[in-house]
Amino acid sequence: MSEGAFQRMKDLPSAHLLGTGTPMCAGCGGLQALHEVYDVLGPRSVFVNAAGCMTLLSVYPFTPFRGSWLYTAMASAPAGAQGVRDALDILLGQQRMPREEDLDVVVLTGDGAAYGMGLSATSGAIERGLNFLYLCYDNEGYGNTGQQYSGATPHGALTATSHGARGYPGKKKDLFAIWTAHQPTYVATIIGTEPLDLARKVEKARSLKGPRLILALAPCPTGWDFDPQDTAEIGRLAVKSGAFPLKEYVDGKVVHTKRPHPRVPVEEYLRLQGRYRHLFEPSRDEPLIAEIQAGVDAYWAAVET
Ligand SMILES: Cc1ncc(C[n+]2csc(CCOP(=O)(O)OP(=O)(O)O)c2C)c(N)n1
Ligand code: SF4
Ligand SMILES: [Mg+2]
Repeated sequence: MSEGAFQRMKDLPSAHLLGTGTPMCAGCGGLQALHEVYDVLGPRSVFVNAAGCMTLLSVYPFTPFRGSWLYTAMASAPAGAQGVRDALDILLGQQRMPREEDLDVVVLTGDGAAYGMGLSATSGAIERGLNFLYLCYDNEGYGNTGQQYSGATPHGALTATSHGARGYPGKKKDLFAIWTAHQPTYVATIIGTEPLDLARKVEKARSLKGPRLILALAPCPTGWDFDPQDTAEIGRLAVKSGAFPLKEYVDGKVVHTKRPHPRVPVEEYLRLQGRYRHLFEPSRDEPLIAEIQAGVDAYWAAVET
């Protein structure tokens, strides 16, 4: 893009940014996180998007971003990112593009792709040391197609494909650990309801090179079955209960950026969500509530020793 064209786009009123007239659900926690991440990243970014809810943001030939957008199949976003990065590097190497016009290459993906379908392509990209930022908004299911369970669905949650009396029988995969096992440059968890923690981590990720994961918990009123006005409260309770630890990995070390103390019981977080209604109605399922609480307690006991 020429500098003139870039300036003209940059000067558009902010109403042309994300969120205006998008077909997303009210109270979407993934969109909230994306807004905040984009505030830090700015227009010199190209999004490589795996099919999911955020795909609805862009309707060809328009995108709500001031930078560029490439849509890929669910499994292929890291491969798409490799192609874009390579193309930019060739243009820079041949001095056909000034260095100040370089773009941050950002994969934008849901958990269905990040924890499952796209994991092999992601692993390969990290292995190759691809210089990219990987932003996963994790709504803990295949949201765009009706919230089927994914590799990110937590134990006990009801989804369209786990609707028995005890919900999802499996356990959420640890994507943070899967990434850190690859020894990438940077890994962090964020949530839209902690904007300062989020902004600091995205700034840091942006200042580094190599494979970098930003993993956002994305409270999802539609898939988790709660009132859209509760998105912020549910996000806060995810952190205060310890169910969603805020942390980062850099230089081979994991640091928790917020240690909830004292932790509120995890049932306060679960109770607001219809996907856990079977834990409380028609009567309390004490063993399942205790099992979920024990999982959170075990996590923090390991951190604190
Ligand atoms: C290979 C493949 N299988 C299925 C689909 C249909 N599909 C489109 S979006 C989507 C859900 C993706 O889930 P996730 O990555 O968690 O994103 P979310 O929808 O939750 O935002 C599915 C299954 C697809 N596009 N490609
Ligand atoms: S289904 Fe969930 S993640 Fe998808 S747009 Fe709606 S609230 Fe957002
Ligand atoms: Mg999802």
